[in-house]
Amino acid sequence: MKIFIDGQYLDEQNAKISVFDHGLLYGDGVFEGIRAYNGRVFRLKEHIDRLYCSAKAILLPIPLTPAEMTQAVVATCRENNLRDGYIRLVVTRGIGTLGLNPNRCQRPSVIIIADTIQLYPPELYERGMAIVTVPTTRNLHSAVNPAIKSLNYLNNILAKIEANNAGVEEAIMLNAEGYVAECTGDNLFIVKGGHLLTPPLYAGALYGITRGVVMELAARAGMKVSEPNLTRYDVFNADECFLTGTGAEIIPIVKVDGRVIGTGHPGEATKQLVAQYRGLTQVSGEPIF
Ligand code: PXG
Repeated sequence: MKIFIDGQYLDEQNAKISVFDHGLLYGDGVFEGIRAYNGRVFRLKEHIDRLYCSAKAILLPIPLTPAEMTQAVVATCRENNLRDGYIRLVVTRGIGTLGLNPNRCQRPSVIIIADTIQLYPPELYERGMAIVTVPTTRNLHSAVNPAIKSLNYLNNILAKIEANNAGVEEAIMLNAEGYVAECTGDNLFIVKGGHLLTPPLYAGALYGITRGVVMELAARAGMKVSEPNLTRYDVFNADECFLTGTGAEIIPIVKVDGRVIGTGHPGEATKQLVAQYRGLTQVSGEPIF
């Protein structure tokens, strides 16, 4: 595997960054997780846009233009002959000194890894997955805004550990007010009476790209789509529930905190959206070859 670091392609064993990089020392940086399907990078423009928005929010000047970054992602896939897989794009504050001051960092580092992806087990897509709500709440948007896809993912990691300790793969995170925000690496949707509902972004969710695509697909199929504040009660009493994310795509949820959702099986609206999403991933995106 060839890894892109600051304009060079390095072998895996030589793809190293400094212990003085503030990405390592302080989690000072931003990232994206992107998929390639069938020789195309899915929703690359949206991922690049979100990367630059995250960077702007933390005053991180990315040393490439968005067009150059787009080209670098495609070129890294090509270099690795990757037709289907996962692309991790990372921009760190760069090499600095021991001390928080980002002004001591010389230049942000850009890292692109094009690899294979590990998904949830296939049977969870067929039967649906159980999740729980965990005690760790989402960060306040007045602190490090959860909309920033920063390298500081401890909030989500703590929630993931709590999910794993409860014997499940994902967890619902509530915000400080007790409303549903999202999961540790996925956005949450419910279907109720033919309407598609997902928490608003101000509830503490990431501006998920899969979330956006699913809302578009649902609206196009004639479903009413809205973004109200949701409580656990709303989720327990939904007809259907599913999660969305670049890695997970769309995964049905059939149990939340011990409550069976709907029929206890993946619902019809969820299945339709899964099929439409599959159709889209196979034909659209930035061509690699
Ligand atoms: N919420 C959070 C907190 C995320 O990190 C999503 C929602 C879904 O957003 P997208 O844009 O992917 O629809 C994410 C994305 C990983 C991994 O390595 C995590 C994500 C995406 C890809 C891989 O665990 N999270």
